[in-house]
Amino acid sequence: MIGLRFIGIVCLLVICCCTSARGMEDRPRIIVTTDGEADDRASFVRFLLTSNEFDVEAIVNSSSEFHWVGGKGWNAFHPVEWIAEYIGYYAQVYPNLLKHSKDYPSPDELLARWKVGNISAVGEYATRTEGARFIADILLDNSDSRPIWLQAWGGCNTVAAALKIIQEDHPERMAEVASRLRLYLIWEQDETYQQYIRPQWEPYGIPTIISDQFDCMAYIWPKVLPSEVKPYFEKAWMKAQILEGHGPLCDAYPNKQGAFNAEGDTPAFLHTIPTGLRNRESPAYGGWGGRYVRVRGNVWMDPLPLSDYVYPSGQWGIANSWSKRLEHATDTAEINVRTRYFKPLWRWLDDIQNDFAARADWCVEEYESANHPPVVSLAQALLDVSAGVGEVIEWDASGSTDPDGDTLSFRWWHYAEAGSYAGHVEGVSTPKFSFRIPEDARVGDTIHLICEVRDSGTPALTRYCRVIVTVVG
Ligand SMILES: [Ca+2]
Ligand SMILES: [Ca+2]
Repeated sequence: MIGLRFIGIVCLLVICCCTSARGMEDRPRIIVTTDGEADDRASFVRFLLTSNEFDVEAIVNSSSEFHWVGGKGWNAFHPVEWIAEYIGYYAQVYPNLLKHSKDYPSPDELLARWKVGNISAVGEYATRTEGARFIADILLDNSDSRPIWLQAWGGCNTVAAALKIIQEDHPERMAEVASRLRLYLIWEQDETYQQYIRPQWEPYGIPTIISDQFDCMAYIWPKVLPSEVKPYFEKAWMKAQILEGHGPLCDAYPNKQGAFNAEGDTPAFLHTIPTGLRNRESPAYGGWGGRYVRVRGNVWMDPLPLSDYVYPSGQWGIANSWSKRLEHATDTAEINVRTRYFKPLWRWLDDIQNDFAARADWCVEEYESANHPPVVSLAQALLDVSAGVGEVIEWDASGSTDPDGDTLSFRWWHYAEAGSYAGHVEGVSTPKFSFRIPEDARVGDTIHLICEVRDSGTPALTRYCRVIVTVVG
């Protein structure tokens, strides 16, 4: 019986077409709301360099409990025109970026999608600002069935204002709008999620990530990142790869005397990049924007770092975040907990930074002298497989290609935290992976296996494919 099923699965390999892993993920539609802090402006540089990966529906200024119009000192509000200023730098490198990807949006297209939202005070969401109305119109437009990934890089107040317009003007369409909406919040940076969005919209089951692990890419990175990835943020790497000789957009990247300063909001859009990791299918899968667990309804937060922690019942932000509790840890045991806590994000940071470096090169280099990511290819029918204990499944990613003709290296590994099977799975460093369902796997277990494909270019670029095995009786 096992032999017959094995043959059946191998036959599938032969008869089904290979599809590039990236091609299987749709092109995301995204809306950014931002409070314009220095780290938002750094995130925005990377965002513009990544804008060939998604359809930018809107870029909207918002306030937060940290920054609002009239805020003094550290709470001062950076004039909204910074968006146009950075799109202006982008315009200067746009012709060269097009040599590397025809999918970059034109500067005019981006400018037309920039609107000012609710910025007059912390948590102000009563005013129908131009930004709120623009977001509401996008959410109400059902001519495109793809989800909309709405990101709060600052407070949720402009998102709340947009949703309130929809509730007041089209209450009968709330469920339909909610079905297309995905939320990724960088903390709750005001009270509007708790005051309005949670009671009025959470019951519709909008997939919502409220992230704390983003903080390892924010100001505390020198304290909390492990030595494996820290060099990618230090002065020598940042200067050579990003800050020097990469044109006006990278020249304008806010940094700390040449080192990385902070990009706390970047994970919100890293989560949407089609890398092949399939993380948009579920916050539990894990990807460049981190990995999350369900805490209530369809709301997802970071995996618990310590056994005595409980998920917050109300607003989750700087006052009660786990990253802040762990930030000043000095005890080795607590430092180890902290490193594990941030691992869902930092485990990818070498790939993420190399991706950033390649895009910085695209600002100034010809296609032939820059690197471009590999295209991972795997039989589509074998991305989700059901199999019983003892059965053997084979995958073959050797059809993967590289646009530069680079040599590719392969690594298959078990992403244990993403599935329910916690046992050891021996990985391989070949394009083919033959996997026997372990004897100790239980019916219903899921096993997530990642195929990592890295090219031999400079900087080395990595894309992935994820296969998910469900154990059946
Ligand atoms: Ca921000
Ligand atoms: Ca390449």
